[in-house]
Amino acid sequence: MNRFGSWLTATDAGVTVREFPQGTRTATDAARAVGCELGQIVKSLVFMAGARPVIALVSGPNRLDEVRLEAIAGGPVAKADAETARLATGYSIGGVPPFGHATDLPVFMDRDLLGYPVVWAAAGRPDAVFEIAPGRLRELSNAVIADLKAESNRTSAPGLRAASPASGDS
Ligand code: 5CA
Repeated sequence: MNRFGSWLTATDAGVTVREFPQGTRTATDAARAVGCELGQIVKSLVFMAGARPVIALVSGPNRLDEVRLEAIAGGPVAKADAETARLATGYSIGGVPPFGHATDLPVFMDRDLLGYPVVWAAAGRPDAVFEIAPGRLRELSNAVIADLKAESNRTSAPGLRAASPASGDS
């Protein structure tokens, strides 16, 4: 059994892992495979806060505001590289779950995830996810709820928005 399966068994988490041969590597892939809203997909993002790796659980379409994470996790904050993420969590990018990590990592959870009856998160592999109520996700990950999402597109190039006024994807 893999690390995540072992953790679920040891914790008696009552979580059922579902495999999707078509892949769930990205939030978009996972939403398509599951047939849920993108907002119901939990991205488990590994950041360095100073010298310490932390996990941010972020709703699918949301972009994490690093300044906000810095304020609660202690900064400076930067996205971990793939190898650092793997060593800290025990999983490769695309399959990092929200709990059951190789090391004890502080977890911060996007408040938007509480707005859904259930959400879906990676189960240790890029082709497996599991369904969970957000309150239970918070408990099992021992997460601190936080306002983590960037509220605007202020870091994107204004010209790109002006170039596609009818894209309708807001
Ligand atoms: N299985 C899906 C849905 S649950 C999943 O794991 N999504 S995810 O968002 O949590 O993981 C992909 C994220 O990993 C990307 O959003 C990106 O932030 C990050 N990532 C992708 N490539 C790299 C890389 N080379 N180094 C560091 N982070 C990366």
